[in-house]
Amino acid sequence: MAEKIAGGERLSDADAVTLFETPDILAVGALADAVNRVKHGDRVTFAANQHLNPTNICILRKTCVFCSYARLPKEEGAYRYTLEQVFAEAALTDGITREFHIVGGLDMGAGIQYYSDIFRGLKERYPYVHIKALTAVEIAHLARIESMSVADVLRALREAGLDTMPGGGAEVFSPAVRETIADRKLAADEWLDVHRTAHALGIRSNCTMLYGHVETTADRVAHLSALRGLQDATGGFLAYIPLAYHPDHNELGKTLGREGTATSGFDDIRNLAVGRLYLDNIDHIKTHWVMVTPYLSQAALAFGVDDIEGTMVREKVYHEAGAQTAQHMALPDILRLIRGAGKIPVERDALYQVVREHGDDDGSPVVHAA
Ligand code: V47
Ligand code: SF4
Repeated sequence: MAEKIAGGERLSDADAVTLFETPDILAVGALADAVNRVKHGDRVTFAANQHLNPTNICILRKTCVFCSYARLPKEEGAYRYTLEQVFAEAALTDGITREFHIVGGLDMGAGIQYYSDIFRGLKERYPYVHIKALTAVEIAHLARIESMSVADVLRALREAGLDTMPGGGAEVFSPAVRETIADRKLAADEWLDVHRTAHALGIRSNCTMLYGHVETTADRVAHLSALRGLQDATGGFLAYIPLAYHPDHNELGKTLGREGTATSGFDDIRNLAVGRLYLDNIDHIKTHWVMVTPYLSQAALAFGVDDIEGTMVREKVYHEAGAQTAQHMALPDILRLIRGAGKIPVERDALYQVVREHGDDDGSPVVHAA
């Protein structure tokens, strides 16, 4: 396989199975690191971003059994922010954030008007901030409740300020896995169609895979193959982010007897490295320090990863599911983490353009003019 990779030859599905199953994780890492160095040298990017979760009310609350975040409308802990609450939360990072990452539940009370008002209000206050918002599942939900096509929903939201889309909701595409962990969620083809439509409209997006629950190696490879296939057709994916399943406070964790037992560091690092090697047409592989710990994310920088989740500010989805990591990482800590791996930190915008090269500075935030 090393010759294939050195010669720039595409890996087969059988190669991906081998990469997922070999115990020689160091060999997998060395291959992924070599590919990453050719693409990105020693540079590791991150964004000064803030996660906003305007509503946790979700009609799929009972059927996405891996999710700890969602609530039914009258359930304890259910919330839907008013516009003022969203803007108050956004103001926490006034002038520093370059990207709002906005996702929530499938809330019948949060239609296109609600999200358009949020996006418009944020753009009015922070015209220089990029809005990465709404997974394919949320876009399809809006299309359904508003009786609009997906393309029209995307056009309307772009008009209101949406710039790119995050990669959530993909989970694992296998119908059998979906039936077990996310019955009633948007099917694989529909998820891919929403992204295809977005890409055709010039809206770039990310892609993900939720791993470490009931999926098999074959399921993982088929999932990655579908992502690679769509990327061949559109070129619209910016980054791939493997998402480590968190088993606390959700039905699936109870059923599997996995509460308190997250994925293994071995599997976390392998998923990142295989992503780098197999997804030869996706430029950026992002490690999510909230999910896998900052320590593992740092080590992953030697296993094919060129991008690390940013400052985040107030992460909710994984903390509800048992993540023990912080909800925020200050800029100096991100710089220290990247430099500690012998890499050069580069702050980027959502489209991976350079905002600031961090030479030896201490990470004092740049406050952006409105
Ligand atoms: O789709 C929900 C996942 C996703 C759990 O695009 C869980 O830059 C693990 O997609 N254990 C939403 N994962 C988050 C997401 C994301 C995150 C960071 C960056 C980007 C990006 C996208 O969170 C959901 C689902 O796959 N999720 N519950 C859980 N218990
Ligand atoms: Fe709702 Fe998303 Fe949670 Fe599923 S994963 S219940 S769609 S918030």
